[in-house]
Amino acid sequence: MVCIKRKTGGPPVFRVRHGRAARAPLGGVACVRGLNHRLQAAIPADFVHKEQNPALAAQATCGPEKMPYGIAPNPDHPRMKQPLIPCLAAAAIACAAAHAAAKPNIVHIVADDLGWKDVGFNGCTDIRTPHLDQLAAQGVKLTQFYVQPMCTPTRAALMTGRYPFRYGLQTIVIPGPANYGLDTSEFLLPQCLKDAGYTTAIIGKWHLGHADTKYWPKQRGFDYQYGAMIGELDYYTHSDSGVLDWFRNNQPVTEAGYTTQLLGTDAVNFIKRQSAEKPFYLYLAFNAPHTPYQAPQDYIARYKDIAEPTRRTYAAMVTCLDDEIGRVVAALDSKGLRDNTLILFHSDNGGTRNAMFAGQMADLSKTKIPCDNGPWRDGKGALFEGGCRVAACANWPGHLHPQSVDGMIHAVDLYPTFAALAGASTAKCKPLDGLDVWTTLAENQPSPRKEIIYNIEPFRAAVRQGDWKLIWRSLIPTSVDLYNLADDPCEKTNLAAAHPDQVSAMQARIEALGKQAVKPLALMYVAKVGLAHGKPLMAGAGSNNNAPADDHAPSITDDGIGDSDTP
Ligand SMILES: [Ca+2]
Repeated sequence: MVCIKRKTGGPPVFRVRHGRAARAPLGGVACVRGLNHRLQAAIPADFVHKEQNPALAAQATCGPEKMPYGIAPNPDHPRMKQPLIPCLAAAAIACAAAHAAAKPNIVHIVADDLGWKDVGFNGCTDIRTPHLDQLAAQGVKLTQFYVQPMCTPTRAALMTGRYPFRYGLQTIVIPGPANYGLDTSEFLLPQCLKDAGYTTAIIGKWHLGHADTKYWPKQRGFDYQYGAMIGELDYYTHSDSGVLDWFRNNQPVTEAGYTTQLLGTDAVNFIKRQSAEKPFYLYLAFNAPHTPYQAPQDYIARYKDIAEPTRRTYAAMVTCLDDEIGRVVAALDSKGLRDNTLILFHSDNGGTRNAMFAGQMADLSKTKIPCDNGPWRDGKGALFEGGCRVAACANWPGHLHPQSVDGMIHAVDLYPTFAALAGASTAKCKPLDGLDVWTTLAENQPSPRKEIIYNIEPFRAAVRQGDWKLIWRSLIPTSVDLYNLADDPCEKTNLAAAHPDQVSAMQARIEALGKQAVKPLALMYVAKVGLAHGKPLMAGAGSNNNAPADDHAPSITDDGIGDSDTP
C-alpha cells in the first residue's frame, strides 16, 4: 500500500505498504523509508494518508487495502488506475523495488538486570554512560517501555511476539538443572527475518532452553551464535556452577576475557563481515550488569569516588557495557551502515531490589544491592513498575528524530514492528500479542497499545489498561492493588477499596487471560523435583550428612516471588 499524508503543520510523509514512513527532509519532498536516500519523490502537498483522514483519502485512493507484509502493490489493480493514481503507481513500483533492496539492519541490544536510573539518559549522576546517552539524545528515549519481570519471560516475549503465559514460560527463569525450554512450535523472530532475507545472529545470552540442543538458538533461526545458553555466568570463567556455558555456533569455547568485552568484540567483528547488500538482525544480549558483580580493575579504578564497593563494581560493569555499545556503533559508522541501521536498546527487566533475585553467584554477605530503578517501585521479579518498566532508547539517523516518546510499548511489540520494517511475513506465527508500534517510535503518534499484561501466573497477575493498573495476588491470603499510574506512577496509594467496579472489570480480564494460559513449566519442574524421592538431608547423631540447613536457599513464596519491597 502506498499512501501519502501531510501532517497538520508538518512536512508531508510518504508511506509504503505497511505504513512505514519517514518525514520529508525538505518541504514538499518526501523521502521514502527504505529508499536509503537514493530515491526521492516529489509529492503534492495535499495528499493524505487514508488512515489519518478517511474523507480525503477516499478522494485520493491509492491502492489495495491491507496489503500483506512483503507483497508489493499491484499496478494492475483497478484502483491503481484511477485519477491521481499514475504518479503514485509509478512511485509505488519504484518504492517497492527500492524498499526490498534497502531493508534496514536491526541491532537489538539487551542489557541484563540494568536499573532504570543507572544510565545517564534517565538521570543517573554517578555512573557514566556517554555512548548510550548519545544514542538517546540523537534518537528516541522511550519512557514507557515494558518487559516481563525476569530474564526468560522477557526473552521469550522478544523472540515470539507473544506473552510467555501462552507457552508456560511466565514464571521465574529456566533453572540450570531443568530440561525444558521455549516451545519449538513457536515461530521465532530470527526465523521470520531469515525468511525475509536477513542474516541473523545472536551474540550473548539466550536463556530459552539449554538442556537439549533443539532449544538452542542455532536451531531456532539464528545463522550465527556466540555466547551463553543459560542465565547467569561468571564473567571470566564463562561457567555456571562450574559448567562451561560459552559457545560459538554450538561448539564450546574456552578462552580468556571478560564477557562484556568478548561480546562487544564479537559484535564488532560480525558487523565487519556484513555487506550493504544483505540486511542483518543482530541480537546483542549482554549478560551485564547481572550478578555476579565483577568488572575489570581498570574500570573499577575509574570509580574511586563511589564509596560503596558493590555499587562501584556495578558502575564499572555498566560503563564497560556502555563502552562496548560505543564500539558497536563505531563499527556501524566505519562500515557506512549507520544510516540503514535501527539500533534499539533496553534492559530485560528492572534492576534487582529483592535479594532473592540477586542471583545464585551473589555473595549476599558482602553485597549491598546496587541497582537504582529511580522513582519506580521495587525491581526485578516484581509486578510493580520497577520490575517491568525499563531503560530503553532507539536510534536511526534520519529516521528517528530526537524526542522523548511516552507511548506504551511492550517487548512483544518488537516482533511485528521489526517484521514490518523488514518486509517479513508473520503468516507462520501463532496469533501475536505484539502490535506494530513504528508510528509511535518514529512519529510519536499515540501508541496502538492500550493494555500491558505484566504477567499471568496461577498465584499472581497484573494488567494495565490505560492509566489503571491492577495487581492481583491469588495465593491465599489474596490481595488486590489498584493504582492510577497517571496520578500515582510510583504506586503508593492502593485505590482498590474505592473503585470496586474497576477492580472487578480488571479481575474479569485477568480471569479470561488465565483461561488462555499454559501452566508454568517452572512450577511443574519445581513440583517434580519436590516430589522426587531422594537422599534425605538428615541432621543429628547417626547421620552421615552433616550439611547445615541453607537458610538462604531460594523458595517460591508470596513474598519471595517478588512483590515485597526491599528498602
Ligand atoms: Ca535479567
